[in-house]
Amino acid sequence: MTHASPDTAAGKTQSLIDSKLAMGWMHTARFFTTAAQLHQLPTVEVPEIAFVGRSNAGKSTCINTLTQQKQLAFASKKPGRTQHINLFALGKQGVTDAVLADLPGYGYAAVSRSDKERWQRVMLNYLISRESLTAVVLLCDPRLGLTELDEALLEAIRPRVEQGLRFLILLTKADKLTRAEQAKVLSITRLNAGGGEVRMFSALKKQGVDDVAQLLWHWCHPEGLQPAAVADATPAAEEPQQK
Ligand SMILES: Nc1nc2c(ncn2[C@@H]2O[C@H](COP(=O)(O)OP(=O)(O)OP(=O)(O)O)[C@@H](O)[C@H]2O)c(=O)[nH]1
Ligand SMILES: [Mg+2]
Repeated sequence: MTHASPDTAAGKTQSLIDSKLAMGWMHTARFFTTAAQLHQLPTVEVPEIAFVGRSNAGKSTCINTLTQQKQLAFASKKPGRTQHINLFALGKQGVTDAVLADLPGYGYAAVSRSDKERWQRVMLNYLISRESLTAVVLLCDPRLGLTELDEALLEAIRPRVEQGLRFLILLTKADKLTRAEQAKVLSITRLNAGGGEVRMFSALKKQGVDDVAQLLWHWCHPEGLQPAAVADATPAAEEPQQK
């Protein structure tokens, strides 16, 4: 992703526009549909971004934070809260131009072995075969690091990544780590990410929210800014632009 240089006035304005545009777009999220099985998912013609990761990693909370909505996705202290694939539609004026998918987590100890294996199969199938899938956000609690299942997932999507599938490893609950610990885990994860994007994120402290929203916006709009969308995102009157 290209970041405008924050050092120049033009860079600052551009980054303000990018942020307003991306956050405004995220805020349009609305419930679309839910499915217990892959074949129940509707075909979609727009880019789809899947949020995947261990149970309790913070997927549903991350979607709520990015979309600035408290209860769009079901988040819970109790692991295993999300049990269906839930789709949310994004797009201004009710025109869907992307879909977010909140997936059930894996690795939850209290689930029976056969249920675990069934879900792992469904998820791998989804990641391998879902045509609209454009990007995967793998959420990981940095205190646990990438688990065997996370690694298996990265391995499964590798052929698609080589064909252009985007992926982001999001290290969640950053508020639980010191700055030094964050820097360390970021650099270690980047080494293991095979060129994919890695970011720190905290729903609690709203860390990384803007940045991730912008990244996802750019991934879903590779053609660049639409003039109408830029007009929508122009800073409001209460934030006058100094010459
Ligand atoms: N401190 C802190 N806690 C967080 C953060 N994000 C999520 N949590 C907490 O982590 C727990 C799990 O969050 P969820 O969003 O439900 O996790 P999930 O990955 O959707 O879980 P499953 O649906 O079980 O797969 C909840 O208690 C959240 O409040 C964060 O940034 N900081
Ligand atoms: Mg969830």
